[in-house]
Amino acid sequence: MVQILDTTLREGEQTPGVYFDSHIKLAIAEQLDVIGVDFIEAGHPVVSNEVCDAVKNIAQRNIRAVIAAHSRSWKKDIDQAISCGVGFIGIFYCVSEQRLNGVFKKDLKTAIAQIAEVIRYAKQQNPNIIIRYTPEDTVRSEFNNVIEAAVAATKAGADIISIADTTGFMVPGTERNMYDYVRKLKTALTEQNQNPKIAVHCHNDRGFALANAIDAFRAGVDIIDASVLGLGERAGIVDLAQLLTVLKIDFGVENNWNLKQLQELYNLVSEHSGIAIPVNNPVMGENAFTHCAGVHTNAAINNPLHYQSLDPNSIGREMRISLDHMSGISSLKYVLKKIGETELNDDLINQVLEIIKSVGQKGKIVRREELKIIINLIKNKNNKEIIQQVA
Ligand code: HCA
Ligand code: CU
Repeated sequence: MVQILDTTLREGEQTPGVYFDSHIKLAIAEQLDVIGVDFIEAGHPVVSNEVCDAVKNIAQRNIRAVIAAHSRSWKKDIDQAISCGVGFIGIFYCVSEQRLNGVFKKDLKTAIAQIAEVIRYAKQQNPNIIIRYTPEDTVRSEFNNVIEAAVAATKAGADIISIADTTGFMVPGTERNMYDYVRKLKTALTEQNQNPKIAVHCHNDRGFALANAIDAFRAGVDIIDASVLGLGERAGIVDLAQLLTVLKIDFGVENNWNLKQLQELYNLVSEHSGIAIPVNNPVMGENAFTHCAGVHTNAAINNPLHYQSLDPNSIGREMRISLDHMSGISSLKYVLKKIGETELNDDLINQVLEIIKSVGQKGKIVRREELKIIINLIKNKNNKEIIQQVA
């Protein structure tokens, strides 16, 4: 069964300006555990003492998920990760010729020797630790280099090889698609009698992170990386809520992911990252299950499936009708019923609608909570005054 690695606390904290205090990191990790991800990448311990302490803190908690630390291919990084008490270390080292020549000033053989030595070292310190090796920028690196490095890493003890689409380069349906890449990599490793688990880490530079992750899933990948709100470098990575929803609901992955807890997690991460959940975000956005235009609301009130392909209840949300300049009587009556106002006469309802439309024409929405106030105001004042008050 496919496993999920959440990296909100590592990749997500690489979003410019995002920093989670240690106790917030812990709260996020605990909520991720409630949702049921398999691995939580808690940070890169050498970044700072604070990150190191936070990783330690999380690793010491009674969390069901395996806690991972990120690490360069250096023994110093491994020592620090091990000292945090994690059960998983993700080691990355790019093996593309361009990076080897231009940045590391090393040849492939020397680089691979270093990778293998560091992996062996980590396993010597703790034979039970899970090791993932990621040839960073995998998909733009020479395939032979990737295979050579992956085989050496696996022989040295790596349990997982991760395919990193570090720059969001893959495009479904083209030559450079993730489905073919996963298959090709698996075949090449099997030919060399190596059968590590395969992971994918898809960046969203072209908006295809989720599509590429699904391509990888279809090709039989074992682990998929994601983060809350898709946080990460530049355009980020795969959005956790979208990934879990599509895997569970559309692909029928029988995992006990607790999708109903996603909202709480998203609110927590949004609040402490300072990054709002976009209103039109699939699955978790405020408008994701809200209908607006009259044709839509009429049909959806009658049968939500007319305008919803996803049942909001499956992720603990509900269908909503927006009250604004588009609203008609049926939208209003639907919302009035929801707030328990079933006894209003038609004249009053029409007056309420008139106010809703005026407020809507100012580019605003009348929220459920405001409706009761509007009704009370109508009973006491004239509509012009009310519009001035609410708009
Ligand atoms: C990074 C790059 C990385 C690494 C992924 C991994 C990527 O920020 O260090 O170690 O599996 O996208 O390649 O996130
Ligand atoms: Cu990344």
